[in-house]
Amino acid sequence: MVITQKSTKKTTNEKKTSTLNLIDEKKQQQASLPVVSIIMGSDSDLDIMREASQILNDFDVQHEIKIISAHRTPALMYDFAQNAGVRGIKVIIAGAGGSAHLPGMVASLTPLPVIGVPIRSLSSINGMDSLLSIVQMPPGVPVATMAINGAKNAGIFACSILATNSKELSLKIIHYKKQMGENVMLKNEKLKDAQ
Ligand code: C2R
Repeated sequence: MVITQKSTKKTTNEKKTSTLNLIDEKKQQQASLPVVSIIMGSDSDLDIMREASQILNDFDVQHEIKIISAHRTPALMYDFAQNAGVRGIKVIIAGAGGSAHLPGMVASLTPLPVIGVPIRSLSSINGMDSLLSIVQMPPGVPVATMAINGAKNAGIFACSILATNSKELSLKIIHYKKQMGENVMLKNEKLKDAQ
């Protein structure tokens, strides 16, 4: 009888443990899901857009990178923009060169904030065409437009948006900015030696 009770108790504990494991696994999986999506019109944009990814890595922000073109893959773009929020994406960074419709078209299809990066691609007019295509959106469909090739700032800006809901990320950004300031002071010290 006692043995039976013990074995029953063990089974219950085992069940509890396995349930806890399941919850942990779920949490773990959720933690490794991307919250930022970096998209770009072509792989030729990757050298620049990589800088956004680098910043997100530095701040431990899970992200994905995809090539999606409003002009070349309109159905894919539509599908991506409609489903990004459902997949848990919180911010979209979209880079494109030349006649850069990708960021604006994605912004028209999603309630998520879209950060646009104008790319100075080979076929563009020094990036000015990309910049104007992205920045000059019609009222009602904003795209937060960065400088030409400003993918690094896009990464930082994405972190700033996410940090409004994360004390940990907010502290990392404060630390990052403090370090930047300290680097300037170091450079000032070096300038003294050059005088
Ligand atoms: P290729 O190097 O593939 O010829 O692309 C890309 O972002 C890239 O900078 C040249 C440039 O075309 C851009 N592109 C767009 C879009 N799709 C591709 N601007 C779009 O849908 O906006």
